[in-house]
Amino acid sequence: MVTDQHIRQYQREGYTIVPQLLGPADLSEMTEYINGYIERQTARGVRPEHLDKPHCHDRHFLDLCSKPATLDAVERFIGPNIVLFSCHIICKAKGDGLAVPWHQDAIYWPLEPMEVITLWLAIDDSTEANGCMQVIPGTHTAGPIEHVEIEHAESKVLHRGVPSHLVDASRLVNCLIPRGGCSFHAPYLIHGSAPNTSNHRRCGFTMRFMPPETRLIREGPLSKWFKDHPLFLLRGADRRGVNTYLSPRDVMSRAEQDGF
Ligand SMILES: O=C(O)CCC(=O)C(=O)O
Repeated sequence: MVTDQHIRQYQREGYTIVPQLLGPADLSEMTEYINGYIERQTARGVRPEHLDKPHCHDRHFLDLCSKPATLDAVERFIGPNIVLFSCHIICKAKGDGLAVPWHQDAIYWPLEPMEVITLWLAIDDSTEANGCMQVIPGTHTAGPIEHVEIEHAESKVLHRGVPSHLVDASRLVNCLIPRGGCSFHAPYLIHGSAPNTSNHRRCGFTMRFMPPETRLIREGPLSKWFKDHPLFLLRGADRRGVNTYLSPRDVMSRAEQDGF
């Protein structure tokens, strides 16, 4: 449950942690579906950290992102009208989980204004040993920071990141989140995570939500990625009409994909 204290911490430090978000039924449905998806995708050779935008080709992920407990929590931060911008399963296998370089999400996103929030749901207990997310509190107010090509990018989830001399790593906070809990973080917050060398898997499911007043800019330098990027209005209404949306019915179900 999100309290006023969580909202204040998010505003002040750019992140907050809610130790319990989902009840047992939602959590087991979510876990079972995500585990099945990871199994199918890794069998095709995709690394489990790279399961980006599963909702674009499997509409059950839209149901998973629309759980009332999730949307009620998000509503506390962004208000009653809620758009799903994107989602991503970032699963670090035990003993073989890639690091995520220090970065700001906002530099990858053509959103105007940059009002968007990430909910990072812990599918497994997320600990320092298995490569939990790490944040530098307070960096969310700095605006865009230079990103550079990362060395040894093949062993990282992202290829660009904030250079180390611009990150005060002595101030990092480990986001220790029990399974079923979540963190929220702001788009300019500097964050990343270490590799998973432990004996425990670390799986997170990020859901990115924005109010409908935030416009997705489909033209311009990032159009290659965002020209056809689908948005879904999950709750409330879009009174200004700055975006266009798909309906969940426009996305295939798994059975349809399998030809049933
Ligand atoms: O899962 C991680 O370790 C990093 C997550 C992240 O960068 C994000 O959700 O924006």
